[in-house]
Amino acid sequence: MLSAQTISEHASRDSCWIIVHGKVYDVTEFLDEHPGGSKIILKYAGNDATEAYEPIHPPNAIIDNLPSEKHLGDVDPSTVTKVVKVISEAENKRQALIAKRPPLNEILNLHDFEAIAKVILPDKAWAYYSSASDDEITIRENRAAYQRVWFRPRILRDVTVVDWSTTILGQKSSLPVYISATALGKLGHPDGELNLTRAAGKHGVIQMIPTLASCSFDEILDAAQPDQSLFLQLYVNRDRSITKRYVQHAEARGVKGLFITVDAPQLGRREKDMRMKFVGDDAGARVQENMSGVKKDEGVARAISSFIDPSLSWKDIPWFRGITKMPIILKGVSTPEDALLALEAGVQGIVLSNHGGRQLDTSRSGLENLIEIAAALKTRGPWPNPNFSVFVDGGVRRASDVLKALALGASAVGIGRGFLYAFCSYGEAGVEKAFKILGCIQEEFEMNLRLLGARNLNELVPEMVDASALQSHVGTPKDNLFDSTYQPLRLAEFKTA
Ligand code: 173
Repeated sequence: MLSAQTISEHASRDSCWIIVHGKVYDVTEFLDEHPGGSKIILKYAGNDATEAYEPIHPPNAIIDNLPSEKHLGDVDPSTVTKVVKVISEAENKRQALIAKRPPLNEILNLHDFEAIAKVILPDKAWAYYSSASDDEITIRENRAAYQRVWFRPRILRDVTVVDWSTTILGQKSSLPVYISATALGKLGHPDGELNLTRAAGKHGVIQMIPTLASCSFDEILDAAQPDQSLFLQLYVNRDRSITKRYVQHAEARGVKGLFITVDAPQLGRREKDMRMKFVGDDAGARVQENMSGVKKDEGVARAISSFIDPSLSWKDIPWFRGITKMPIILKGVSTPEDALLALEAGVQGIVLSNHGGRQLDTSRSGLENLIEIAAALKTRGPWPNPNFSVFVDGGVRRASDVLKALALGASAVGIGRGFLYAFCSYGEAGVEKAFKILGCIQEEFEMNLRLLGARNLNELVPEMVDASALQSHVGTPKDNLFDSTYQPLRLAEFKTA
């Protein structure tokens, strides 16, 4: 066992030891390889880094990435002086606000969770989750698109009994909605993604596990019910042997669908997230960096995404087919051209997604793309095609949004941030409440289906919506940054005197 005194003597670039979860590691040679940069590790050199490490690394990351000779052993707990943690003023304020949250029974819709998360999340977590790329036009368009589709309800159809349960990739689901992958759950709640797993298990909802979850893949699987269906979102590693092992492990543990992210060969620039690096305790570091010309910090996501392979191409699809029998779905398709290529490539489906507005800004919404993509797929066989699912995500907050996408031909709809904000604000109970609001215990789906005159999801047909305005971009979101700096031209003025 190593004493705290010994460890503290290795607090420099030349010899850098850190403690994570009670174990000591020599990370000296790893400093320059750390995807998040060496600076953040050096901040904890000779010290306990667990708290900073936790939310943004799967528990085994350090064990798997460091050769075993760099695992130096346990820290001797008797040598560690109990440090009284100084709680910052901001954290105190945050805890006071958490204590004053509205009771769950006053939460009426998914927007409520977002409003609460915004107030109670640490600034860095809110910046990371809420940010989108560039001018954030697409993230706002994702919402706006749903408002350009109007209902054409039918009447007098005896809607006493209505049913909105369905199957997604052959798996039963109590809602035509799945939980889409969002990374780094522990930034927002100590139980991270497990909040989703546990609530989903109770209510028969399917969760898509993110590659970059804060909890390890196995922790999530271990928290699931024996018969619970789960999907996996995949970022493809430059080292295909890592990806192969990961995918085959997932299949062996019973995961029912592989969603390969295809819209992120490089991560978008999320400026809200990037700007967080320039405030608070990092202000000094910023000056140093500017002087030495070191690469600027680029936000949490970019720091940990360097393993993602930008060379991924259509040529790789047969390889995936060869390593797994799980249905393969391409997540992040936007055009009929690519939808048809996906069909020809023999995958089992696509997600019409712009990554929650976090990738190519001014990309169109998945809902809008659905119109053209449905038309293209119709020319190649049955529609809807039982062997080729078309999912949509982005901007979904209400059952009525979901029903619009389904009427236009979507198989089911993904919600990411909506459920993320539910657990950030109320943990597992928040996610359960979100399911109940949508329809696990009646509410939104029941009411909307009745008022639409559809007794089940098969009775939702394109004629029940008017999507004629969807492809007209009138009502495009305002360009916030541009609008607040642009100096308008001026007209001829009268003399004042
Ligand atoms: O949208 C994201 O933030 C995301 O997908 C991601 C990618 C790499 C690392 C962390 C998150």
